[in-house]
Amino acid sequence: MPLEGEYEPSPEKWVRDQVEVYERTGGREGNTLPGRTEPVVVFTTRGAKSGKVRKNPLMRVEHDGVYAMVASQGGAPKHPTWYFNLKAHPDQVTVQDGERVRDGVAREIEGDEYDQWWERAVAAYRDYADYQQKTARKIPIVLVEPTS
Ligand code: F42
Repeated sequence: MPLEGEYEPSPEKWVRDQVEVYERTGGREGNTLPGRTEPVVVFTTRGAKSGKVRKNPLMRVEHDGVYAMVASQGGAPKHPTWYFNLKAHPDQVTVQDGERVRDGVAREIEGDEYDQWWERAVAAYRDYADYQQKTARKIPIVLVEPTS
């Protein structure tokens, strides 16, 4: 089920436009970054402070039906805000992969599990390795395990 409540589109135009096209076409359009071939999926989170519904496209990093949210933000110094939304409301997350929207539960990973998923992330989108070089923070990975 989609998260209920007021949807507040991203203040970033390219992000909210990609969400709009992806949702309208069931992922047939808007499913890559411009000029790239790697697929994206769209995640919905609940705002940690506002309680509003937030949507973000991220690169598709999937294994055995589990999705990873890689909080790279292009190697920026700070974590993206959706990371804090997941910490506040780990059971309020959905992932849309193509036409299919699934509910899930979010869980940040560390240690060996992190290393294994970091390899998968870089295999899916090699730029993540450059982003990690650019920033002093360790880029978090949050798994979304579907419940529907
Ligand atoms: N970002 C990534 O980090 N990793 C990716 O793999 C990735 C891929 C990608 C592909 C396509 C595309 O279009 C975008 C992609 N992005 C990727 C960018 C991603 O979608 C996000 O835009 C980016 O990670 C930044 O997320 P952000 O949540 O920090 O965005 C800011 C600009 C934002 O939306 N800010 C809002 C605002 O109004 O200023 C706040 C949003 C919010 O959730 N607020 C919370 C609330 O309560 O509502 C408060 C959160 C808190 O601080 O507690």
